[in-house]
Amino acid sequence: MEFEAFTASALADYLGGIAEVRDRLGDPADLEIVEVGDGNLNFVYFVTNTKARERSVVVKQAPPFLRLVGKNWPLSCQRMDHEVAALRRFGALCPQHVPQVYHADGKRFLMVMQHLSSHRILRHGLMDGVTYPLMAEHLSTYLAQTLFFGSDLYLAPDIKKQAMSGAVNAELCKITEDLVFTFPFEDHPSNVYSPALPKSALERLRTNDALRMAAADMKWAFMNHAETLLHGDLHTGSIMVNERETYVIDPEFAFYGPMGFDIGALIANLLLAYFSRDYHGRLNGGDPAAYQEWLLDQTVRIWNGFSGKFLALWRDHESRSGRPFIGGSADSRAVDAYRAHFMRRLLADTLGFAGCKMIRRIVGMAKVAEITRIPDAELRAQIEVRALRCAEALLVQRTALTDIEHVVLLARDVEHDAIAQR
Ligand code: SR1
Ligand code: MG
Repeated sequence: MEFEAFTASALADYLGGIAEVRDRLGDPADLEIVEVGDGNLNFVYFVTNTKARERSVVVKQAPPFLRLVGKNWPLSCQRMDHEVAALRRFGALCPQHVPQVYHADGKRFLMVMQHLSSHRILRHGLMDGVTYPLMAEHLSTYLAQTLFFGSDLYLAPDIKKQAMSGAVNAELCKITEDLVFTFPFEDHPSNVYSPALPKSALERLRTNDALRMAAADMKWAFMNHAETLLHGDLHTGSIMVNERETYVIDPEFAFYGPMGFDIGALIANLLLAYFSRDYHGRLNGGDPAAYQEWLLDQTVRIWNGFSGKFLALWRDHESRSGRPFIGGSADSRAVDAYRAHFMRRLLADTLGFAGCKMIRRIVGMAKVAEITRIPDAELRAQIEVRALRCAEALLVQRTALTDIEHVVLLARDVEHDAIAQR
């Protein structure tokens, strides 16, 4: 049967037929339904009772194709089952930062969920130069809790393997394998280059062997290092914020992969916000510098906060069980040495993934608004070149950048050098 997106009245009738949702929303005749999806994959509806606007939900439905491209790019609708399962799992681990699922329908490939009506997409807030005082604290907690509790550091090995076997969506993993790790490093027809981006910048992606090998290493890690249940697409469009609260949404790409992929996605997007500030921060005669420093400080706080909380969960778990992951005595110096080694490797992975994620947003098909909304083609290309330069250094130097402060210095160097040469 051909997929048809819901009409407003059909969706109102459908929601009226689900007791729990009807209790939440009230009379279907009073519902206002607006399709608001601006993501790449799905349809998203805000459903609000016009007589009591606090009564509202979000409905998300997966069409059998990639929305960004249309019916020529078919996709299985079962991705909604994966997303619902991931939301429930992350919600159980970290309820304060994950929206509630009220209802899921595997036959219609949809879910009904909490409407975060006083929150906005973080990417948009960053473009407007808004600071969020609790964001780093919240996101570092979310990362520590979801990444630790899904891993073999916490779960019994048989439970983890059982969970893994049902939680991988090969189709969406392939999108990432192609769009993040492969196509940006070749002249693929799906790539989209901004008009003034110098050819030399593209050539570099295809001919710098150190960079290509680093990207291939990250692709290998993505495909093979099933460390924990990841969100799988943790960019700033997958986060909703206000002054007091932070929620992580849209885990449709969730799968068992390397921890650094989620942390790296977040850092990549903070760095894209950093470099694009040279445009957004100058709008209306502003000075981008202070907000750029805020973004770098958030990057440091997120990594340091994550690493401190992750290690605390790990130590606490091992002191309760009395069985260190490394085996043997819990008092051995090797226990702490192994943890430090683990975190160094995780930072290197994080930076390598951040580099790949930045590159794909500059040359790949799925872009980010902070770059595409720069109307001046020359300035946009200059910003893109800086982001590519930073991304390349993150990838190639990822094992030498042993401290998140090194990343701050790198980003500042790239930005200030480029501006000094203008
Ligand atoms: C082809 S789908 C493009 C992108 O949208 C999602 O947000 C993921 O990042 C995916 O790679
Ligand atoms: Mg998404």
